[in-house]
Amino acid sequence: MDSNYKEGVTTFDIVKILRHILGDEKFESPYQYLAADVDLSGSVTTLDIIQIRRLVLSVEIDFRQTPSWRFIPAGYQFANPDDPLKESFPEVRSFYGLSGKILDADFVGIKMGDVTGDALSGNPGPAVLIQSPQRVRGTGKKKRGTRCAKETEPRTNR
Ligand SMILES: [Ca+2]
Ligand SMILES: [Ca+2]
Repeated sequence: MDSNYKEGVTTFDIVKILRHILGDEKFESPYQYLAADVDLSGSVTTLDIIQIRRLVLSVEIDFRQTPSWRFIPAGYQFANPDDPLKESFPEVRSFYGLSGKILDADFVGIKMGDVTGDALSGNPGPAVLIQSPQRVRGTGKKKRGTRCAKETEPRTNR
């Protein structure tokens, strides 16, 4: 799942991020901020654009600081959706080698660099919701996975 960094990442994403930086057209979703911050600096800047452009131009085959996808719990509410990079949000890690089974939790997958959300064709947003078949509804808690990736390790940006 970490193989194709370029999937869904085009010059159109660069244009969208540039417009956001310039204030012409702000991001609408906190996931767009996450997708745009490919150097994990905690802010969306021209440095992110430089990395994305190098990827689009095939100068680089990946992003240096991040895997091609990031995952956060689906139910997570950003304290400030207009500035999500400033907070420590839970992040699901260790998704390398994912073989198609995701148990006990729902995640939002964010394709890094793809702020327009076309990494998965037909997906309307910049992020894809991955739902567990064993989702526990209404109890307010989820079974802790012993068979899947370690989850919700708080991460600190910056
Ligand atoms: Ca950044
Ligand atoms: Ca895109």
